[in-house]
Amino acid sequence: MNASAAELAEIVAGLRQPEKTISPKYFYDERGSQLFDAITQLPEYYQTETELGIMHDNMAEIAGLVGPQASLIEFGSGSSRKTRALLENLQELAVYVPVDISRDHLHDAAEKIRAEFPGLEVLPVVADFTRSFALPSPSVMPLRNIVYFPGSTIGNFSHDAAQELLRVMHQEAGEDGALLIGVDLQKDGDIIERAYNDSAGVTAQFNLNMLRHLNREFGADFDLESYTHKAEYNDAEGRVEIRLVSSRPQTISIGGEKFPIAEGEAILTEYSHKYTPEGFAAMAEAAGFTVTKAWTDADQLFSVQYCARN
Ligand code: AVJ
Repeated sequence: MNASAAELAEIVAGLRQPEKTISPKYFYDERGSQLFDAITQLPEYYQTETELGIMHDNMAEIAGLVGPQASLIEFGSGSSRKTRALLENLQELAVYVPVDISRDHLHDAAEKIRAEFPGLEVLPVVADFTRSFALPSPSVMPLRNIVYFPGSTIGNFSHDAAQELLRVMHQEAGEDGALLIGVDLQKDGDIIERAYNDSAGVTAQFNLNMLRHLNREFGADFDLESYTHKAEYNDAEGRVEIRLVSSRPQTISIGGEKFPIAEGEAILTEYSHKYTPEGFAAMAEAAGFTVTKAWTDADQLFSVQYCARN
């Protein structure tokens, strides 16, 4: 089954669920990536600037823990300012390996990094990083592998899937390897909800754009006018739950199937889990990592964590 047939089957399977669900990965078409970039610059979306600030304030210690001649394996395409901050400060980095499922986005980002860091070997890998994948062989053998996962994207995964992903990271880090990860922290629910309900409505557009993506790429017939954005913090689960709510009874057609959806019925599009330091340390431990250092900002909004392999 080719990629898009597999994706169509996954989307249809999600719409068959008791609570209709579509994976957050379908946020990220070209427009979705642009909208996410806009989200990272919103005053309410504290995560990106806070993470950058933590890295900036602790870069010497981070670079010291990573050491010279390491390989940096980024789970994701590496288009962020955070990646550049690391590439500018790590000592004699042997190679940079961005890993992403979207080939074009990955190669575009890799080209940009090559242009900005001419002396750096950049070896992109097109792969689904939720499963183990083969690492490329760089011309300079790295002394150790550092897996890098910024932005608290770990929060998009259910607890079990996040645990599984950390195990893949443990495997890819290899002997003497480590993980450098961005982890959004649990805090006052109002601060979190504001980050996903910004006054400019960019997150709402980002959420709705998923339907435009499915219409264009998978032949669906979502009527974007009759869905509204909803983002709530579920304190008991320690996560933000993002949905698209149908404002009238209607039918969704996709993949030759029809799905009736009632007025007020919702489609779940994303979970964004928030962690306590202890909660994340326990997940890391269960995957074979020990949190060596967790840097946070003064308001304990966000953390960057360095996890050594046991
Ligand atoms: C990129 C997954 C970390 O969950 O905060 C931003 C995505 N969703 N606004 C997050 C997102 C809504 C973001 N991550």
